[in-house]
Order: sequence, then C-alpha cells, then structure tokens
Amino acid sequence: MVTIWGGASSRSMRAHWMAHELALDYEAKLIGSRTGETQTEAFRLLNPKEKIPVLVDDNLVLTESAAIVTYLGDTYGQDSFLVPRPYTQERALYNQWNSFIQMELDAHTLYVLRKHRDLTHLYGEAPAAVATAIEGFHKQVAVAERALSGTNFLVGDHFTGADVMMVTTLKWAEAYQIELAPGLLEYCTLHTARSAYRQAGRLNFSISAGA
Ligand SMILES: N[C@@H](CCC(=O)N[C@@H](CS)C(=O)NCC(=O)O)C(=O)O
Repeated sequence: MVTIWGGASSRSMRAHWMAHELALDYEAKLIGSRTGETQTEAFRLLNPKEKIPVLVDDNLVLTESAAIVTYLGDTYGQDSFLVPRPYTQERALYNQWNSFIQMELDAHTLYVLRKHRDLTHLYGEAPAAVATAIEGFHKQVAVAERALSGTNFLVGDHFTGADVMMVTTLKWAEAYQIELAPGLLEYCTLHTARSAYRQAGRLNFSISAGA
C-alpha cells in the first residue's frame, strides 16, 4: 500500500491532491515540518533530508513533491491522462512546467520568502533577497499567465499533474499576500473546485506546521 507522509504544507498538498484525483486507497501519515516529527530516527531513515512530503510504495521511497505527483500518475493512473505518457511531446512539456514551477516559482522565490521572511529565527534576515524574490516571482508567473490565456490547462486540453503543481504553488503565493493576475485567480478557482482538491485539502490542512 502507498503511504504519503506529511501535511500542512503546499508541497505535501501536491501529493495528497494527486492521490485523491486517482481515488487511491493510501495511508496518510500527517506529520508537520518543524514539529520535530521530520527529525525522528525512523523518519530520517526514510528521508535523510528531514523534509516532507515522502511517498513509500513497497521498497520505493520518493522525497520530492513533483516526482511523487508524476510517479502516482504513471503508476496508478495510466488511463487517467493525469500525467502524459512518456516519450511524447506532451510529456516533455509537462516535465518542463514541473521544473519551471519547482525552480522559478518555488525554490528561487516563494521558498526564499519562507526562509528569510517567516523563518528569520532559523535562516536570518535578508531583505534584499526577499525583495528580489517577490520581483522574480511576478516576472516568472507572468509566463504562466500568458500560457494560460485562452486555456484552463498547462499541458494539452485537460487537467494534469502540472496543474496540481501550479495551483498549489499559486495558492501558496496567495497565502503570502502576493497579488495574482485575474486570469491566474480564475484558473485557481476552477481547479480548487475539484472534489479531489477539497478532500485532499481537508486532510492535508487538518494539522499545522511548526513555527
Ligand atoms: N523540493 C522539496 C522541498 C520539500 C520541503 O522543503 N519541505 C518542507 C515543508 S514545505 C519541509 O519539510 N521542511 C522541513 C523543515 O524545514 O523542518 C519538495 O518539493 O518536495
């Protein structure tokens, strides 16, 4: 049986949302970041990065949210089209969006705000890095806004794991009071109305992250 570790974060939401899209019967172990639960000996054996989300499926352990989303679609949703089939142009575009989201909208931008605005007691103050992260987010997210004008989907003509990645990231930005263009807000409204999003959200956000 699949187990997904982690809750309370946008990144763990990606994993739970995809599992719910697939109506997967899985076990959720809702541990939060900075609660001490990612530092237990048992968890560190699974993920020495001490981070969530983590997926365990038999002897496979995955510790990156985008890899988890793609693995779930590939393995449990072959007829769902939630992840485009390998060796297709759609798959190449899907991979590109996921890399873009992880690097340009998440790691280089929102996560910089997380570290140097919310968690200054751990990572220190860096006002210049915060300012350029916000600027960088606006510049990069405009690319997504243009790509989504006239369509509700990042890849092809249907919902995919790339939309799971994008919507969770935009909701994270919103939670940080970053103003999103109307087209991106409409895109979020459409996809957050999906029942899988709502069910996964109730589960994922039923716990809190540590301070
Ligand atoms: N690149 C990883 C990032 C995972 C990550 O940084 N997770 C945070 C929560 S959103 C975490 O577990 N932090 C633990 C901590 O800082 O104690 C992914 O996308 O899964």
